[in-house]
Amino acid sequence: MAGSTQAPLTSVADVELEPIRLVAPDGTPTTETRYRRDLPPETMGWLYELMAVTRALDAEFVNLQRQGELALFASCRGQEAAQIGSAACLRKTDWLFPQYREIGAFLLRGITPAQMGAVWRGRWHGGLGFTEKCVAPIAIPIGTHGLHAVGAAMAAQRLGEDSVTVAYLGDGATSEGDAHEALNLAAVFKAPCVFFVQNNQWAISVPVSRQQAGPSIAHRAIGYGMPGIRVDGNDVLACHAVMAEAAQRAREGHGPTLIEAVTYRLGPHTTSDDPTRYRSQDEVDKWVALDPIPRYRKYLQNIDVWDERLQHRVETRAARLCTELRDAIVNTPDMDVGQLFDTTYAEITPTLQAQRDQLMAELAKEA
Ligand SMILES: Cc1ncc(C[n+]2csc(CCOP(=O)(O)OP(=O)(O)O)c2C)c(N)n1
Ligand SMILES: [Mg+2]
Repeated sequence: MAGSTQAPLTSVADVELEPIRLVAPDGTPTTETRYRRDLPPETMGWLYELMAVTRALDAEFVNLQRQGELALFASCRGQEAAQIGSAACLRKTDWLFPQYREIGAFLLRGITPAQMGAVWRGRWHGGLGFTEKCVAPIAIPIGTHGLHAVGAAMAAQRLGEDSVTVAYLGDGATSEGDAHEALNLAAVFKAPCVFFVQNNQWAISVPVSRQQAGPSIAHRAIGYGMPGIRVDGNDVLACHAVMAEAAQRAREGHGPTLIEAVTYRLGPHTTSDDPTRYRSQDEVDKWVALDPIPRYRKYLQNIDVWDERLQHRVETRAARLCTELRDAIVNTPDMDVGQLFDTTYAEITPTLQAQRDQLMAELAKEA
């Protein structure tokens, strides 16, 4: 996006193909000035901590799946900067509408490893605890939550609140009809919603080149009539700055923004996938060299923010959360199944009550 955030985009030349980048892959600052912000050192250290802890937790999820404790898991390895940067600049009352790979954003919002684990373990209460943190439950049907995010943004608008919603979409999700409807609706009604697309280059085995014929995902913003911006999704500071500006724009009543965070899914689509069947090791190696965590660590070392104390804090917290996750997955019994019906609506409907009675009667027979 060139120039002002308010300017309507009218031509392909208005959207920069080169992503906004503040930290170069070698950890040095770039010459970008428009988005450069002076974050306090504690904030910069906190971003690093969250990214590194996300990675550790993600690895523990994969281990648990490999050990047969989970049927499936979708790793976010490689996307930590995009998730942490985009979520860290928001208010706690801004609603997040995740797809399914957003562990970093969940961690940042204080969703516990046990709560995340319940989702992947397939427990009936998976998803409980999310809305208390203004995070919608994960959405497996691709793209549907874009509409939820716009609906919630329009509700906030009507209630006179100044909260913002964020729809986390994948590159693949942008090909879904629901995503187009959401983007269009948001633009027409100036909904305070930011569309944060993590373009991790793949939708299972389909490359991003098969998701659009235009120059980029961000360029589609021209058609919707909203700003579109490409950001280096492996640069946490750039993601933070770009999202902060889009959120402010939405909060001030200027409507939605489409952000394309250019990143990479370093792992398989899920633990059931074998990516060697559709992508080359050369491609993976190229992106490993752009890994957001070592890059940011080098940057923090260059500016004397990283030190052994910070690393120790990261490792201690990571170890504690991984233990919590393992314990919750392996040792925690399911909650009472009757509660499943209690948490669906504020007040149980007659149909649900009948279903609950039927289930309880069946279970009583088995006991
Ligand atoms: C409506 C719908 N269609 C198809 C699927 C099967 N599916 C699961 S994940 C996925 C790919 C999504 O890719 P992307 O949006 O890029 O997200 P990523 O997995 O890369 O994070 C598909 C097609 C689904 N879950 N929902
Ligand atoms: Mg993808």
